[in-house]
Amino acid sequence: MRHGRIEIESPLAVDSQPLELGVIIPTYNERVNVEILIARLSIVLAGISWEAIFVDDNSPDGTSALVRDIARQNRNIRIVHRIGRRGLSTAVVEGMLASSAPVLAVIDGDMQHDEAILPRLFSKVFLGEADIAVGTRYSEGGGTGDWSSGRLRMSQWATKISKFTLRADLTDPMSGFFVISRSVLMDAVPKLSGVGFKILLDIVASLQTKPTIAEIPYVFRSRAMGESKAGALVAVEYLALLADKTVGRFLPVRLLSFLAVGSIGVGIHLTALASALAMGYTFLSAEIIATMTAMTANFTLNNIFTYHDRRLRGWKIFPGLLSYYAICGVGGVANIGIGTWLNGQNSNWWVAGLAGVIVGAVWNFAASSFVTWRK
Ligand SMILES: Nc1nc2c(ncn2[C@@H]2O[C@H](COP(=O)(O)OP(=O)(O)OP(=O)(O)O)[C@@H](O)[C@H]2O)c(=O)[nH]1
Ligand SMILES: [Mg+2]
Repeated sequence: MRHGRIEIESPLAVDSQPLELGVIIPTYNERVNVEILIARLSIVLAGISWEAIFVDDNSPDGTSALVRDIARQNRNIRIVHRIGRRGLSTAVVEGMLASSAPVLAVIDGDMQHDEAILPRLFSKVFLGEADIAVGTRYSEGGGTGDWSSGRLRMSQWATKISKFTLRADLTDPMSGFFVISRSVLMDAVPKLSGVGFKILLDIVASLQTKPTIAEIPYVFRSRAMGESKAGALVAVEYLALLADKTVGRFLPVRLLSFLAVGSIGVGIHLTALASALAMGYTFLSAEIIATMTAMTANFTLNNIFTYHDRRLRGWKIFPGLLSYYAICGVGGVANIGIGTWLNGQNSNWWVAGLAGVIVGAVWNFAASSFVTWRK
């Protein structure tokens, strides 16, 4: 570019080897695995112009500091360091959006995915043979390593219900090891749920047009170092993802979860009422005991499931519980008020009762989102 008499190099100058592949590696406490993974990637990706982006949620073991040290020496390595956030799916999406590569790969940071098949997954997408290439454990030549029969059954069951609800054409929709073209990713991004661990399923279910998929089998390795983060919550988040991708178009999943907890609360209320009456309490006292028991149980369940991402812990549980009692108290008054008013307008008793319940429940949901579990 010419500026007066000074010749400067164009900022748009073409690199001799443009970036071809961005490898996204979500990590939480994987410090012990970082160096070995980078070493293996460097070997298998020789000949490809690649970068690896670690997306670390401020792991207490210092994973991000180690990656940053390596990244200073090795320009293939980058870090996205997130503070105050958790979540595998959102980490992967943010890593993908931080890369400019035309083809993106996702691989776990714990050495359980066999990086040796990565070049084959890459070339399927790079050469336009597939929109998404998936490392699969459930086709000929693949395997789940030394999984317990319980975990295997759980994974197979989860795979079945995903096929049933989302009609996803994948042998291993739970896989966290895949390669995708940038353009297909960008089509899916605005519709992603971003809930939980199953980003591939989220992407495929968010696409308007069916992607072409290639599958390459591999054997899932057992975890040699570091600890698993997969727990019971992963199963809950998985169901939340399926709900969001099916009925979520009509009703927010958080509201559905709140209503499900509310229905369990009805059962708890009636059981506590029956027990208190059997113990000889007057109806009024038994009703108070049952109401307090049901509200406390609902608070606990909502805290664990409905608001797991904003879960109150330690001393914060007590003011949270008190605000929840107060909100439900107002909800109860609204429920009775609306029901009685509608009944006075000559509407059916059950219409009046149901309208009261709906107004009370929606109030409880909205107010507790803003007060008890405010962001
Ligand atoms: N950034 C980020 N990464 C995460 C989070 N949870 C898990 N990971 C990473 O995601 C990858 C998969 O998590 P794992 O705990 O290995 O889950 P898994 O492979 O299904 O379970 P195991 O077979 O028991 O290891 C690993 O690289 C984790 O470090 C998270 O909240 N944030
Ligand atoms: Mg793992």
